[in-house]
Amino acid sequence: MGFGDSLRNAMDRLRTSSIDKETVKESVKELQRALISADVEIPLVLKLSKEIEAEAFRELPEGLNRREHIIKTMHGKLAEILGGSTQPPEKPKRILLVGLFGAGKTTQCGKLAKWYSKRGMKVGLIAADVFRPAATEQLRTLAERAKAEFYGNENEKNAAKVVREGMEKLKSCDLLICDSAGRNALDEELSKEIRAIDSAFNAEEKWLVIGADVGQVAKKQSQAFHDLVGVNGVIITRMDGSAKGGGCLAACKSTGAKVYFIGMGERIDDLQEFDATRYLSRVMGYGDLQGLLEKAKEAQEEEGIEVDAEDILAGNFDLQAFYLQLKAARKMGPLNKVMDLMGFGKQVPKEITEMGEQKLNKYGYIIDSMTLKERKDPDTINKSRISRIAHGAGVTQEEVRELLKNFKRMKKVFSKIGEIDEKDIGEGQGMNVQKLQRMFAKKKKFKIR
Ligand SMILES: Nc1nc2c(ncn2[C@@H]2O[C@H](COP(=O)(O)OP(=O)(O)O)[C@@H](O)[C@H]2O)c(=O)[nH]1
Ligand SMILES: [Mg+2]
Repeated sequence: MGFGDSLRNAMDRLRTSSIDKETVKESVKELQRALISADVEIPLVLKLSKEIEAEAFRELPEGLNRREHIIKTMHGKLAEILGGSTQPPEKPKRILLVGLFGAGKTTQCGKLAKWYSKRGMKVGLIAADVFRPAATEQLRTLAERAKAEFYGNENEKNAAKVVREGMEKLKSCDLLICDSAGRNALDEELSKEIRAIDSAFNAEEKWLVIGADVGQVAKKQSQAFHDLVGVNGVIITRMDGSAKGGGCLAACKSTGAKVYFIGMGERIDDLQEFDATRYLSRVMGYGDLQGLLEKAKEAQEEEGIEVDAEDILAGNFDLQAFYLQLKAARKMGPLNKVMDLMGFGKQVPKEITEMGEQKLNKYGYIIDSMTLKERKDPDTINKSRISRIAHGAGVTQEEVRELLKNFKRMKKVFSKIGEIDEKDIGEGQGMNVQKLQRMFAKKKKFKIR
């Protein structure tokens, strides 16, 4: 089970249970377990848990419900310890990959060649692992697969010399990527060899390739390689299979090493740019976390927005209006009474007017979980958004769909209301239920087309 899976498990309870102190405590415990088995340093795990618990029941920030607030808090704190967002250089000229035996250097050479080729660069690979007999052949095959240029020389035992030959032969390439040998440890022999390759290749990008399974040992390793050649980037491989990826990421973050890519499998395309926020949204199973963040940002703008009666009667009844109606209605009592007062009684489907308090609250939570854009334009609410909204509101996706269906029926009713004198509406300011009520009381016979 990869690190992602254990994180997802830890989040499951939060997504499906009602939110109370107990649930949060349990979820934080599961998160702790996931992080500790990922080999994240224990003091760091404890600090993180304390911060999440302290934050969980603070006053809610505008625009988020409790569940969303807690998920967002966890996400933010995790992103902090696993690294922020770093972008790999767009047009590097030379990349040297270093690392221990079996870390995945040769495989990542092929993946990077494909990755940068896709972005329009002519890439050449140099096989400077003269230590392992089959290494040159392995890289040659990968170069073919990535449609990259290649240089290797099986008869030469001096790695630095192979590098110089390769640089000469592959002059026409935009980017050269140099593979190097590894050992079981960074011993004197390996250090010497890497230093020689480094001074021949003179790369501005020197990246350490490290297997996720080393966990927090990544800290020591990256420091040692940094001292040796000044490593300035990291690729963590086997993030797909190792539960220790979290510890590895946290260790890199604590040394300030930039993790540019993560390896997510053995195939040549299994390379992903690493961005903690995006990675976490993906693995935490919060399909559209972006929407959640958007929502928090919008909350401010949303303050003070009122619904324009004219707008509604012109057929621009949107979820935002529906929402404000619901909010007002909740204060006033059962929706059917309100609707009757407003003269809508018979036009609105029973399921809506006779909606119980509980359901009304649920609808409130659902719309609460939407972004302003989604409320304005419900047609943009696709499958992944429905899933996010359902998670955020703690309801099923079916319930979100039901709300959307009922909203459409309401909208239809509103759109049927005939012309109403401008003077009845007043100075085109905000509308609330009382105002509508007054309006319709005056105009008892409004037309339904
Ligand atoms: N699951 C998984 N396996 C990987 C990944 N990257 C490399 N490998 C495998 O790890 C093993 C060692 O890779 P290699 O590139 O030869 O390591 P090197 O000794 O550092 O050059 C190979 O079997 C690769 O297929 C990855 O991201 N995920
Ligand atoms: Mg190799």
